[in-house]
Amino acid sequence: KAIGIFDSGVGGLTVLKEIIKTLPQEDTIYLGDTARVPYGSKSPETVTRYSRQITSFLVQRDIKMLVVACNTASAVSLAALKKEFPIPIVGVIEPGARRAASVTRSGKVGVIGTAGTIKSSAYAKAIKRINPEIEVVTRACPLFVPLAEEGWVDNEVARLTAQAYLQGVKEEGVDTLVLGCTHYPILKGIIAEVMGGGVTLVDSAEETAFTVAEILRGKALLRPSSEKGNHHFFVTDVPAGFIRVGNRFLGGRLGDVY
Ligand code: DGN
Repeated sequence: KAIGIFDSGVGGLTVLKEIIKTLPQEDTIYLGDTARVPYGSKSPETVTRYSRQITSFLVQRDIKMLVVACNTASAVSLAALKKEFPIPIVGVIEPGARRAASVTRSGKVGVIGTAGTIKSSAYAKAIKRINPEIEVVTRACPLFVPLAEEGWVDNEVARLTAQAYLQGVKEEGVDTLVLGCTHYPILKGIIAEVMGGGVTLVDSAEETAFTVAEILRGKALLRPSSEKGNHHFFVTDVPAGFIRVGNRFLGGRLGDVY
């Protein structure tokens, strides 16, 4: 059985990339909801409706677990999905929050994400559940999504945008910054540059892959490490744009997209 992964579009490929790196033996089925992207600016009700439809589609393909590889969907829909579907389901928020809580020394953590993710306070709540003493500074950075998709990750526009969004967060004195959106790992270089050397960046995608491995190991559902996984892709719009941007996000050949 495969690991099911979904996102509002191409962004979740940064999570898939980490899962493939950590668990190369596993088969995966990815669904990018490219016809209805972005989720970041939509209401929790709408995002939950979409998430439910996609989960049904993937569950029908007999997946062994589901990764909600979209921060916005994780923030607003994870609880509903866990209640309704009888398979292990992980989002990207808990793993990122856990890592941030464990690396901060100053007790001040920054979180950046889409408007929907930040408005939900899902990261702040998850971090405070682990350690109520930690102060969380948040900032929505919606323009990072089109910049990452356009490949504008290391030019003046990206630099000025990052400065405009992050200067305030930096001035708050955070020592840890959670990249709480699927697209932000693509902009890691410029974000690190603007935040300066003393700030640790937490990549939710990477942490989520470790959590997936832990869960599958715990349930004895891991395939033998001698196997090589196959990867299938579905999109809800025509595949052209997904293939173009997706190859860059995944850092390699996407293969067949349906
Ligand atoms: N995948 C979304 C997220 O991680 O929040 C970003 C893209 C979007 O829907 N705006």
